[in-house]
Amino acid sequence: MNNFAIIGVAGYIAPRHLRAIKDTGGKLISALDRFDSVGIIDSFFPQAAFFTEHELFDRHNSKLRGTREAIDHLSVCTPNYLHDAHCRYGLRLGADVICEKPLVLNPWNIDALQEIERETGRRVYNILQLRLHDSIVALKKKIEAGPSGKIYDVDLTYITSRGNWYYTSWKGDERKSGGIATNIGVHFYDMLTWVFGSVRSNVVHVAAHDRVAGYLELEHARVRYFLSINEALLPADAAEGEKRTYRTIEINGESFEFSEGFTELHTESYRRILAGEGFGLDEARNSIQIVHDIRNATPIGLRGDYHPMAGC
Ligand code: NAD
Ligand code: HP7
Repeated sequence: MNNFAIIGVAGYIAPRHLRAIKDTGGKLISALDRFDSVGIIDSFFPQAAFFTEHELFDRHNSKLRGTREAIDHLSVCTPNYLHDAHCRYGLRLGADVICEKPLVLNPWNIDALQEIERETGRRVYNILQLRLHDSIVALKKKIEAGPSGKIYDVDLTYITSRGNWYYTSWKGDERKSGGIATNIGVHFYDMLTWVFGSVRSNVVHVAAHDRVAGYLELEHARVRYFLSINEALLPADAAEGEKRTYRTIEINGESFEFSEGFTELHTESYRRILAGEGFGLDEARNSIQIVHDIRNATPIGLRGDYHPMAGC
């Protein structure tokens, strides 16, 4: 039996973790959230203990050490700036951690977590679900089967519309989320480096509360990207079809969309982690370095090789 605890159980993404725990045969022992609207627990694990205070959650989990209900895995679904603290908590509790993206906000946080992994002998795994998306897996295979040394021209457009609430919530607060490149872009920066190799240069053209556009030179690709949460920037055909997300990648003029097929990937992520094939701290390093560098860059404006939507 895999015994789980979860932090951030009242939030948007938590049901995907609860479903993944259930579907992989695990058991939720305890849950924590500051907010107590957590009836969702009943749909999966009505017997789980729930706490709104960390001290009591910790007391409960600590008392279970050495028993049949000892926590083996901690799922972390809290705001991004808390991941580091919550991963540390899980490791020190003696559990492996399954942490949402972005794993942490800064690259040096990874070094410190690795130190605690060594001390405790437990591991931190990161949800990097685009690496499990069928279209992305097929793309990686296609690039690997292509001529070695080839450099691809890539345009990536990633629009996930969000209403005004986003800016009021922790997601709109750069100190807590890292900003939109960190909170949302991290998925495709990870995917791009996974497929096309490591970063040679990272240029930011435009960065604002609702968008970021830039250029990444990777080992095997020159990437112009545009990311936005502003629905006014959705292409007309997506907006007419009442779609609120538009994720597309064009490689040497050939385009494919990957807007769909995300909801089941958490369960697949859990399956792999439990089978010993999860993505650990080192796997998160490239994308965390990229988002850190973007956050600290000074945008150069519409100069050089920029994405066609950068001036919108
Ligand atoms: P959310 O705001 O809906 O949920 C966060 C939850 O954490 C809230 O219920 C909040 O009350 C709780 N919380 C905040 N501080 C806490 C604390 N100190 N102790 C305990 N609970 C606390 O946010 P969300 O959209 O569910 O995002 C959660 C995490 O999941 C973030 O890291 C986000 O980046 C990630 N996420 C990933 C995906 C994906 O596609 N993989 C999608 C959405 C969110
Ligand atoms: N939605 C909500 O109701 N609440 C939220 O908190 C977020 C969305 P998608 P996901 O915004 O923080 C993406 O764009 O794929 C609504 C990022 N993941 O498909 O689930 C939204 O308004 C994720 O890393 O959202 O999440 C739509 O109606 C990031 O943390 C619907 O949910 C998250 O946005 C689906 O919206 C965020 C990917 O891009 C893979």
